[in-house]
Amino acid sequence: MDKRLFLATAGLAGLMPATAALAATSGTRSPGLLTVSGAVGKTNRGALDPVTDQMMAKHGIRFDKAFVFEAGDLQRLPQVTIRPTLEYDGKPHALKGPLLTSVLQAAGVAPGASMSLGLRAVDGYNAAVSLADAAAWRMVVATHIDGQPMALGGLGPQWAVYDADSLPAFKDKPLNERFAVCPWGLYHIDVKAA
Ligand SMILES: Nc1nc2c(c(=O)[nH]1)N[C@H]1C(S)=C(S)[C@@H](COP(=O)(O)O)O[C@H]1N2
Ligand SMILES: [Mo]
Repeated sequence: MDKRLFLATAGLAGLMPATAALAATSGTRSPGLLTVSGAVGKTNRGALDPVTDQMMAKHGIRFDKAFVFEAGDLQRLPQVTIRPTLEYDGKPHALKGPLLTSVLQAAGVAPGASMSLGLRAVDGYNAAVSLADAAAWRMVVATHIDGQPMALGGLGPQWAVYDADSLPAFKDKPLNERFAVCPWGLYHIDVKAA
């Protein structure tokens, strides 16, 4: 049996997720949802392309190489759920995704490294956070809110966010001052040696 037929059959037989079988047989990839560039030890794409990387170019992002995550790549990392009270309705919500440190580690950034991070969102918003703070705050690259994937145009495709309710640095602040370094619509992370 050739590889394509095997993959299609395995997919139909429920031996692998249908989407994985489909991707393998069609040779297609899903869109990159999060690009990590700068001081990354693992790369899966080349330099910023001034033709196809329009949003990153407009946001002043430059790189020689980067590691790009598709939705499945983020979902395959260990998942955590936090339940912070959000400023938008004053209610706790379940936010699920990998830890930011797990994402960076997958891109070859050592957890204890002395790095500064630029967390860039689709509207151009940028939050500067040290890797040490991101780790101490257990910042999550959330992809789901209350069990639903977060859409582009909403809070997604990713939201870098922490459990402000339980963090000394944020819990006593007014709700609308707790999340200034938490970009929703996160799509790029710049990693720089601090
Ligand atoms: N993408 C994006 N994320 C953002 C912001 C923003 O303007 N864009 N504002 C930040 C600030 S300053 C705060 S206080 C909170 C809430 O801002 P918002 O009402 O613009 O979401 O989100 C933070 N994350
Ligand atoms: Mo703010």
